[in-house]
Amino acid sequence: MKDIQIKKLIDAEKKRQKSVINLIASENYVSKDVLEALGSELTNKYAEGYPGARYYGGNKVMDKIENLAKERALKLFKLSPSEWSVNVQPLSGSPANVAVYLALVPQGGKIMGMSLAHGGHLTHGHKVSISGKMWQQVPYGVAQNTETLDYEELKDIATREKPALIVAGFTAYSRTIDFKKFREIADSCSAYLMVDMSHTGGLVAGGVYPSPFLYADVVTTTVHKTLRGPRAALIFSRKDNRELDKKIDKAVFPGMQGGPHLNQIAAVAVALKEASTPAFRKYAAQVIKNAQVLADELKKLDWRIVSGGTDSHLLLVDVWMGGCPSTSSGQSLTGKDASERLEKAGIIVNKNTIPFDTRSPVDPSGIRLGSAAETTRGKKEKDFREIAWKIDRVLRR
Ligand code: DSN
Repeated sequence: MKDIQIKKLIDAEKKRQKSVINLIASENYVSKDVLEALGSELTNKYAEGYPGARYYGGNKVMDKIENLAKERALKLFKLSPSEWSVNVQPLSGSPANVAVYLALVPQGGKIMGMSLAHGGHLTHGHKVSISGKMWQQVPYGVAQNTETLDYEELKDIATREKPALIVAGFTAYSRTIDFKKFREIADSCSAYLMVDMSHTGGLVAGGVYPSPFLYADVVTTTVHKTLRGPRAALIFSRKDNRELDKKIDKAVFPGMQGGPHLNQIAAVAVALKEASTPAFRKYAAQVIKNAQVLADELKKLDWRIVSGGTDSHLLLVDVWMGGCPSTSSGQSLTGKDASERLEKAGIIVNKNTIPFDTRSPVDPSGIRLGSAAETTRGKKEKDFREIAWKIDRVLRR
């Protein structure tokens, strides 16, 4: 690369990534093949529209790439093309979710989503996001005693509020989700059921986390978390007489986006092929084992894990209210303190609110830990036990 300044910064970031223990639950490391597709000449081409119906000439190759990505996405999740459609153009998770609302919920209509403070995502209707400005969020949370979903309460909220669409799927909830119950709740108020499996997509592909496809109308997922692909997102929709697929395609383009990033879509296709291998299934199972070992070991060391553990790749540690009181200063830690201390010791995490947090999101009570990235680097249970001990040592100092 001739641009020395950028080259140096890329090298510095590569070095950083190699030298730390990365426990950011939403990150992963892509293969060289994914990087090659992302950095290819495909970035030079405009391809507004969809395969076979583009607004620019010269798109025969691009059509093949986009169709291959679609084919691989359906195949990976064992979906028949006669029953499911997939849009592979969303640039990332937030535009994917907003495109679904744009397609299916009238402006000002109600979206029932988990509140950010309990583990939901900004785009599940939070007021600072377009999803909470153009639509109205009906929030739900977890039960205080179990810190898990209370489906009876969800049903009461849905019956009372009659949302147009219910979102199941979260960024900081570590337990399995009963998609059948969500379907029953959605049916009880005639709402669409959208599952945002951005965090667990790779675990679903690997067959180690419940699949939402039997029950959902629409499923969104990012590709760059447990699915281990480039930054991008997919929207799956059930094909029936409601024509969800057509409405969603229109919402993505021209509703939300212009020309798709075909270099990104090619990289998605590469990642989807990688995720269909037995090696990936083994990886997905190891991701969960590693997260569970991390949670169990931290519990043994007296740290409080929200909801008592994890069924997925992530866990929340309550370092404030349930934190270890015997730090050398004799004080509890905030999530911000904990994340800063860990970063100094080479462990990268993010501060995170915990359900019913008494602190603010900028300095909350918890930290979120995930196992997907370090599992890609070959770490196993023994390594995650050691990571737990290191976290404990750093936070108790
Ligand atoms: N920011 C992502 C996460 O960390 O979970 C979700 O968009």
